[in-house]
Amino acid sequence: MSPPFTVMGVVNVTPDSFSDGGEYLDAGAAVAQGLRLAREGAAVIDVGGESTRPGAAPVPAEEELRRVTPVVEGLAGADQPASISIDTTKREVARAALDAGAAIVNDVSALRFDPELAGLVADRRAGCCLMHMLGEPRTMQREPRYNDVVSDVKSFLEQRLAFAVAEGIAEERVWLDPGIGFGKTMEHNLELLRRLDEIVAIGRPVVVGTSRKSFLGRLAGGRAESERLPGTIATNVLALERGATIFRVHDVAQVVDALTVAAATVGPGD
Ligand code: PMM
Repeated sequence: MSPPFTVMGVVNVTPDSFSDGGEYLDAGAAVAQGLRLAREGAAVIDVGGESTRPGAAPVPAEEELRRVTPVVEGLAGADQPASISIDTTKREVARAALDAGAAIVNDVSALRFDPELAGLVADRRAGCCLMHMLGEPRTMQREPRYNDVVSDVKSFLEQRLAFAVAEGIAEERVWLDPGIGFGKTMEHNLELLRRLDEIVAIGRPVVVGTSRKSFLGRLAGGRAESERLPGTIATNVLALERGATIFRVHDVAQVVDALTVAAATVGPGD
């Protein structure tokens, strides 16, 4: 029986991502890491060439293309079962990645930064993940404010889903993500996780990305990125119980184990 969840393994081909920046800048190392994550149970490998950490400056499309294209080609050409997603907000990068064998576009701007990306996703019948972010990475952590963070994120995701469908993307191909850490205080992140069922109620599969994020380190008394796996597991397990089904993580083997056990306790049909 296949598990009731999907793990998306992260491969950042960037010099500056907050937790694995610089580790996989070399295409060979990035492909090897992707293959390792697939062996560990990731059904999707998410390849990104632009850091979205708070304050990050945008990367020109040519540089992003140079980073990700050989990695997507290497993973798509390898004998491995995972699908490949491309973490980008740019049409040129998405096009090259889809040409090279990617099947999913993971857009942290939910098709806002490059609205024409929607038509490309529709034409290629690709999957897509639409994520909530307040504004843009450069400024998103400057005093983020909401009326009610969960209702605001929910209505944003509903609107972006409607836009995607209006642009010709089949609703069945869309995943939604509340964007943990993207223009949110620690309290906002916790409230979104607490009331995740309200985002699940939109009716599309929900992606959660808490992996190694800074609020986990702060809550646990000041843990560095490499020490945030317990917090990553805690939040992913609770998100599973609240109805999320896709988990974007760096530490695939450990999270697959935790979710497998958690899913068994939630039980079939729940
Ligand atoms: N987080 C990051 C990058 N891309 N995509 C989605 N859908 N959801 C996320 O939470 C998300 C993302 C930032 O984390 P990283 O620098 O470790 O990749």
